[in-house]
Amino acid sequence: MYNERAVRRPRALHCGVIFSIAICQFAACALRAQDQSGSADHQPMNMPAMDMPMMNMVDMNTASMFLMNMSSGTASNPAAWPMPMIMKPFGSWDTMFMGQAFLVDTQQSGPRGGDKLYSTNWFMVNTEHRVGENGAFKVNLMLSLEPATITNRRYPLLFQTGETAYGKPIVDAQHPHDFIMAAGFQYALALGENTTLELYFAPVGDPALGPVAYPHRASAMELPQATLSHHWQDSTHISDEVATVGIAYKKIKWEASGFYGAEPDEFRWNIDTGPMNSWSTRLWYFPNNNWAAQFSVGHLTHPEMLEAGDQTRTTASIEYTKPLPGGSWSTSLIWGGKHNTHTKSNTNGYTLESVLPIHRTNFLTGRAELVDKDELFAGEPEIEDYLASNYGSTFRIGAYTVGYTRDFGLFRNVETGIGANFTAYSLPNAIKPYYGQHPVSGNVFIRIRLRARS
Ligand SMILES: [Cu+2]
Repeated sequence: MYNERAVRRPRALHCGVIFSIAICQFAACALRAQDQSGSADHQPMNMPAMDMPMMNMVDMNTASMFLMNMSSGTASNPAAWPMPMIMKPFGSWDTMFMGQAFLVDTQQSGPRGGDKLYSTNWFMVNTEHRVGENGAFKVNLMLSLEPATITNRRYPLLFQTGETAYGKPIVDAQHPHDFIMAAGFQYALALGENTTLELYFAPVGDPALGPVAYPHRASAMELPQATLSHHWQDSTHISDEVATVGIAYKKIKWEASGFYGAEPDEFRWNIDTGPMNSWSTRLWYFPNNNWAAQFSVGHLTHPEMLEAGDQTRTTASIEYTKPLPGGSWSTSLIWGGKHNTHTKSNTNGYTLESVLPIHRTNFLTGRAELVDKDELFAGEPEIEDYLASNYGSTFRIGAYTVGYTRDFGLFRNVETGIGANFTAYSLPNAIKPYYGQHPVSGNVFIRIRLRARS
């Protein structure tokens, strides 16, 4: 019942990878050309908290700054994070380009491990304009070429679950992101010195649920692979028909969203649509520029195509960023809980991850996760039934990753790095016959990222 046309095109991967590298290169070159054409009439702004290339911005007010600090939807990394971007004014619009791409070779051990060459990537354009004295308006577009650069609708990721490929649940693999990861509009209005109103509408976007999703999270910048807790913590970052209203007062921000609760289907090139049948609410606390903490709850109406029931998702997270020469030391601690209204089951995912820059060109990174997996045998009813009647249906998996990236200053506005990471797992004895005693996985990758050179 599914579309087989896009299947098994060996060239698609190479073309996609080259295309994504080309896009980043092209954007950087175009911007550099503009840089050199000079734009001396732009006034520098006084924005102490953010270490960003501010000199190129046109006409910003408090509301503009408020919008600019958001990474995905209305979610923010700590304000002190020097968000990698290239900033250019186009007329009276301040425009930001962000993007990164990984070319990854994965090798995994054990009977269920896989090997693959693929690319994870995204590219984002935000353009902002002030509206009157105290308001600002932003248009956001984010694209990913993963539907082409991840062939066969998945890449190997041991113990990963969530979404579908060829009509079956994806197990031990991660789905690609949609081509249109986000397309939305934001408006912010400073109501007073300490109070800002935010409105967000996105046919495709990120509702107020969870921390900043891993592809955009400061602490996850040197890890190409998804978190195993993605579908417990931040998988709603690509949702449809999203509307959010929020109010920020001093160090606190409260938000509420309505959205279509179904996960993206496996056809990644199109835009999915559906009724606004789910809701979420999120409370942020920003003690200072180095910290961002959130607590959020959402009700998702029938999110999983092949599984009955609705979900209540609860998440809490703390992110810390300390700017250092050449980057920032960023760490996140995240919890996500999932309650299924049909099975009445409660499962949890915990993530601790960090990235530390050393002497500008070296990055040490790590991620530790504990997550309760209940879909590992979703496509194998005999094994699933056997395990369920002897051991239960939920298995707590531990995943422990260490990684390193070395940056090479090849291009002016593109950070180019080569890296590797290694993951070891802990798993219950009951499932060792299927995964092996000590499954491991490794990635070797090239990473490119847009960033204005400071
Ligand atoms: Cu995702």
